Amino acid sequence: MGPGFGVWTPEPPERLNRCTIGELPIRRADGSRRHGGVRGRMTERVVGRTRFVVVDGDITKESVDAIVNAANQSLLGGGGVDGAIHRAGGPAILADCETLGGCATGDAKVTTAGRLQAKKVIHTVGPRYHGRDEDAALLASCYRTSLVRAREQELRRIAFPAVSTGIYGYPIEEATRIALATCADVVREHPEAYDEIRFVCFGASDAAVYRHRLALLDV
Ligand code: AR6
Repeated sequence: MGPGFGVWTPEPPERLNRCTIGELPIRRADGSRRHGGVRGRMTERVVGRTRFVVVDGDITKESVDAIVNAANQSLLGGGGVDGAIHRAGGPAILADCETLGGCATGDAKVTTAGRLQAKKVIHTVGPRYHGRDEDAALLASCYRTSLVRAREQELRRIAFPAVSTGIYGYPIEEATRIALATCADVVREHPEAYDEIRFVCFGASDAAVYRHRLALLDV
């Protein structure tokens, strides 16, 4: 069983904050390679009292208190992770969504998780990427507001997808920086509220970006 697919067992703090350092091969003009810059990558890190974990996998399989959905303003379903969550969770999620009257970009609303292992789904609506300053503020608001909703319902273990980086086109590096920095700010403001935040990446290349950014995070 890989991380994220089993029952969570807390690890003692001394085993956390592990960092693997990978050397980046640099290609010379003649095609040969040398090893140059050193880049850190981290899969787990403790921020305040909250464990941040990067996972490569399917968020619908996460057995956390709440998974976050990258929805649209209608909250009535769509493609990408939204479609996957509704398919795996079943019609109870849509039935709840239909009572909510949609959701503004940057806001977040909570429903049942239906048949999913998670207890709740927090639906947030990320911005479509246009390269404007407000895009970053709206994306940060998705993470911050989702964590507010979690705190309101005492949901202590939360899994996020990379909101806005699929159909909505947000560049993964910049979106990752915003995701991690915003979550770190929130857990510093509320150190008792969250046990674990999982960043569930759909594929190895996004996970590598998250692991690199996690290693750079000021804790
Ligand atoms: N588990 C984890 N991550 C996933 C999964 C999964 N099962 N499936 C996709 N991703 P997207 P957006 C990743 O497009 O950009 C919907 O139609 C995906 O690789 O799902 O916020 C909504 O209804 C990407 O990294 O969401 C909206 O209309 C990330 O999830 C629109 O898409 C987000 O990609 C929202 O677009």
